[in-house]
Amino acid sequence: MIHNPKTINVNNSSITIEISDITLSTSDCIVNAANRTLLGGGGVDGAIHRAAGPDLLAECKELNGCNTGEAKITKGYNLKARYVIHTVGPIYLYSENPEQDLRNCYLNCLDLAKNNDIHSIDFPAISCGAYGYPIEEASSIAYDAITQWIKNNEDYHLKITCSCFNEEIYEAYQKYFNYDINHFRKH
Ligand code: AR6
Repeated sequence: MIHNPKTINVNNSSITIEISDITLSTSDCIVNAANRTLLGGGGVDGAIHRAAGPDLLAECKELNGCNTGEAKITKGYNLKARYVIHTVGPIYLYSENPEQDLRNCYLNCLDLAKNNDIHSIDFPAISCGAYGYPIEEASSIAYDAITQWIKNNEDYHLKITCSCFNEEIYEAYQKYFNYDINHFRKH
């Protein structure tokens, strides 16, 4: 079930926030908040691997892991989404520059989506679970990175969804979202 979807249009693209389970997404692509091994784990990573089936892990084994802030793409197998983009968020307390790392996750996922001709993508709240990123800060960085990317890629059409797993995450996103609705109305 999808709850409380809200969408704003920016250039040729759109950003939606909603409360949803990303494994049920019907977008072309979903983003996995993975770890550097890309060999699965708990949280959204575990849920995506369970829903996609064992072929996803088999493909991930060929990828030789992924650095923090970077992204790699696989097929989606049993998911409705055709692709999964795996990115590795910063561990909040260990990263020297968690803000830059988190921003890079969003920007690299969006670049990779465009390079693969993907036109709809769902993000979870990267690093906001096991990796301990405070949701208020993380949602502001996510929002800023996504809008920056859209402005730098104004000819490309991409439907971007921030899939919030619960009310608390949704409320944090909504704060920036409401600000942006006003901001874009004024300009
Ligand atoms: N749909 C949408 N969001 C979800 C779902 C779901 N099905 N399940 C969880 N979330 P986390 P991280 C949210 O811990 O902090 C893994 O073990 C969750 O509420 O999954 O980047 C990896 O293997 C939270 O807001 O990812 C790594 O070792 C957000 O997804 C490590 O955890 C991210 O929480 C990565 O930690």
